[in-house]
Amino acid sequence: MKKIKVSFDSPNSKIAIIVSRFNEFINKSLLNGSIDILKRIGKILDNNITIIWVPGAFEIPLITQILANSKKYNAIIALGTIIKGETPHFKYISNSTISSISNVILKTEIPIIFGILTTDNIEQAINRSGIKLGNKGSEAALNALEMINIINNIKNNI
Ligand code: INI
Repeated sequence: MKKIKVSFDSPNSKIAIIVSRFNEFINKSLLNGSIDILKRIGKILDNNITIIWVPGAFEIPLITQILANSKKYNAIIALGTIIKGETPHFKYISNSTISSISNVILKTEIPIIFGILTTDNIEQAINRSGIKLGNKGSEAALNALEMINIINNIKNNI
């Protein structure tokens, strides 16, 4: 029986983080959470982390596609916060963002981790960005490290 062993350190990997300016104060906490995990758990070097700010969550998929097609990154982390408002705007932006990112993942076979909060209100977003209920940015970074290791393991074992 062959088992793919999962580890999290990946010192030679290159990671891109795309982060949205919309709801910037929350996204900065997600970004800090991601960077902390990449360095502390992944042992990723500063020079191997690229951070790109975009206007809003809706702009994230295009940049993920450009970066994924460049084949320069082992994983891409998408960070943002979409908060429900009084109109259906929330629904359109969140549906479009997640389905476009999913398309890029399957087309390019680069792991793109969805670290975008979709919440009913600002309190839920704050609680998921490092206050009460963990930090979605840290979780996304851990998932990125795991996916890199899984993919490397599969490539080396087939
Ligand atoms: N962008 C977000 O990242 N989060 C939101 O909650 C949000 N809302 O609610 O409008 C949002 N809108 C901007 C959007 O992502 C684009 O930047 C904009 O439509 C220009 O294309």
